[in-house]
Amino acid sequence: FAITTFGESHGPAIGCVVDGCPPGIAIAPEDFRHDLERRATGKTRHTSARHEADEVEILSGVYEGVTTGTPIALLIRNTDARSKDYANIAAQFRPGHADYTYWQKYGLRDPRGGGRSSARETTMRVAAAVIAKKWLAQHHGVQVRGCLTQIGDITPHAFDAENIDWAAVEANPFFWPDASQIGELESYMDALRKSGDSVGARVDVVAEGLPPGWGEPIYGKLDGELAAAMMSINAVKGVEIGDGFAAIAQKGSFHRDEISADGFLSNHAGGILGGISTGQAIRVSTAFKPTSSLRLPVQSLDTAGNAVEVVTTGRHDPCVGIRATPICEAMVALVLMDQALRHRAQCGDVGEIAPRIPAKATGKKR
Ligand code: EPS
Repeated sequence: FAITTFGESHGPAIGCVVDGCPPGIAIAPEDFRHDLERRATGKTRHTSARHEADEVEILSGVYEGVTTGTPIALLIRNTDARSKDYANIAAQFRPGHADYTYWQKYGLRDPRGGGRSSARETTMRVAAAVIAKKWLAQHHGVQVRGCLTQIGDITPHAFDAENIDWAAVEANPFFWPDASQIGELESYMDALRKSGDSVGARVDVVAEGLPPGWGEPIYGKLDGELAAAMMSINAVKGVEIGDGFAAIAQKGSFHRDEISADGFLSNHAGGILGGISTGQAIRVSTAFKPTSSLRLPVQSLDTAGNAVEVVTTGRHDPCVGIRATPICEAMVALVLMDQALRHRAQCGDVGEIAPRIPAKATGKKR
């Protein structure tokens, strides 16, 4: 199960091809609406003001409302591109942007917006993952949900990774788990936008309901595939599984997740041991950098090597991480579906292995 996407931010359309999808999954254009709206720009003053309809056209792979097993092609036409916003920086490199590396690699670049490196590309990842989320839920009862757990240096006052208030997360435009802080976030973002600067963010994804056994032991480890998938999202600079970098300062006697007949007593591993799922919740945390398209002047070069001062106007996200929760969920769902199918292909006839340790920790580790 794999996807590829195509299209540029200011081209006529963006799209994806989903290959290796099992037949018989009911899919209609309406199925895409919810997650695409969660990811879209222009919903609040805290994200880019570009208004895209993000209407999905299903071009292939679905017949009479169900997947046929052949490649699924999805298309979204761009309806609100404004390439002239970029006319003044078409031959300049924005420091911190992929402008420079695309130029060095290809010797030319599409200067309309971020082109292929624009967050617009993530739309199709979210669309493709609607199919994966549906299959995972129907076939395995797996639920993939995410939330924003840091903007700049602001973190949730109340946050328990084992008991996230998902209703609160979905009730605010930040996907923030602590409802008491929405006013604080609004003021922070208003001040940031006025200053012309941008900021980074952290997104946590939790996948629950997995059986133990998904993931390959060496090449294609579940955590390795997840890390690669998250790092493939533009603006991502870091990924943690479970306790991640906090594990550096932990002792082994603390980090090991004790096992009782009632279940694991903690989940420092993030639901993965040896590249294979334990059956506990998978926990993936992703770091987004502050975006580089700023109206604050910065020193740079143009494509002829002349020193220039770059000022980026147009419609940009002061914190692209705010819209990244559905994108991170999407990448986790795509990896899980692929690993589930791979596991079924290799071990499908192995059956239930005893003992199965209950997924839910029933007590706090000492
Ligand atoms: C983006 C810049 C803006 C955003 C875009 C990501 O677009 P434009 O190129 O029109 O200025 O609106 O995000 C989307 C359009 C989207 O759908 O996510 C950028 O520089 O990455």
